[in-house]
Amino acid sequence: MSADRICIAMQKSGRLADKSLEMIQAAGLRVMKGANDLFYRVENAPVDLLRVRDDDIPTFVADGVADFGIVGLNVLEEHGKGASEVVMPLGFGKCDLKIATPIGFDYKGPGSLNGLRIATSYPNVLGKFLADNGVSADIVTLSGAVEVAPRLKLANVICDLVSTGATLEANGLVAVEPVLKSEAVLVRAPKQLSPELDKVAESVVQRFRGVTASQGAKYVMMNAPRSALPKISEILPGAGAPTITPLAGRDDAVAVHAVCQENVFWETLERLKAAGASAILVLPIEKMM
Ligand code: PRT
Ligand code: ZN
Repeated sequence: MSADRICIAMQKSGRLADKSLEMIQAAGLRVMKGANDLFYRVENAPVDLLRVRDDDIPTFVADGVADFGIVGLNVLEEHGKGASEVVMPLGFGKCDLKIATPIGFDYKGPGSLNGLRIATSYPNVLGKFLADNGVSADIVTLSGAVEVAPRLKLANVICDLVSTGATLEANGLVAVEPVLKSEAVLVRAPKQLSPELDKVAESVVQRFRGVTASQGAKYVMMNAPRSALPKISEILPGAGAPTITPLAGRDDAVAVHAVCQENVFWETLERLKAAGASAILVLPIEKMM
C-alpha cells in the first residue's frame, strides 16, 4: 500500500476474480501480474490491486485500507458497508439470495417460516429479512454446502445464493422467496484523498461507468424513408434521439444512426426492415463517455 497510489481491492480467486480483472483492464488500466501474489501493480496509472478473499473486501474498504472494492452486493450487505458508498453495479456476478424449501413444502409466505430452522451463510441479511417480515425463526450459520442442511436434518429450509437453480434442483429444493438481488458492485471508501489522488479516483469511476454503459450497447446504422422515422424511433430499443443525416441525391430518404442501450436482436432488425429501413448495420461499442 502506498500513500501516492489508489488501491482497488478485488477477489483473488473465485467467481468474481476474472471478471473483476477484465473490468479493470477494460477501463484501460494495464495490470502487471508480478511475483507478488497479494498486489498487482498498474503500470500506466498510480493504481494498485489488492487481491484478497471477497469476505474481507467490505472491511478493507470501510477502514480505508483500500480506496475501492469490487465485491458482490450479498457480501457487502452481510459484512456491513459502514460509511462506504456503493458507486455503481457492474453487471456481472448476478445471483439471488433466496429462501428454498424441500419440494412439497407448503410455503404460503414469510409467515410459513415461523419456528423453523433456516440454514444460511448470510445470517445478517437473513436476520434482517426475518425481522422486517416479523418472523421468528432459528438461523443455523454454515460456511458452505448449505443446500445439504435439510437432508442432514440440520435445518428445515435454507437461504442461499441461486444463479441457474441447478444446485437446488439436485438437492430436492425449490426457491420460494427472494431475499436479496445481487451482482458485483464498485464500492468506495469514506476517505478524504489528496487532490491528485482524488483525480485518479474520479477517472477510475468515470471509466468504469464508460465500460458498464457500453456493455451490451450497440451502434445501429441504416437508411430509411423520412416517412418511416417515427416508426423506426419506436422500434429501436433504448435509443436516445437518433442522428438523422441526408443521403446524397435523395430527398425522400435519410441515414439514421443511433446508440441502443440494449442488445439488438434479429427480431428488431426484421421489424426495422418491415418499417422500410435498408442497409441496416449493428456494431459493438468499445468505449463510451
Ligand atoms: O475465496 P473467497 O471467499 O474469495 O470466495 P467464495 O468462495 O466466498 O465466493 P465465490 O467465489 O464462490 O463467489 C463470489 C461471489 O460470486 C458471491 O459472493 C456472489 O456475489 C457471486 N455469485 C454469483 C455466486 C453465484 N453466482 C453462485 N451461484 N456465488 C455463489 N454461487 C453458488 C451458490 O452459493 C450455490 O452453492 O453457486 C451455487 C448455486 O448455483 P446454481 O447455478 O446451481 O444456482
Ligand atoms: Zn468468500
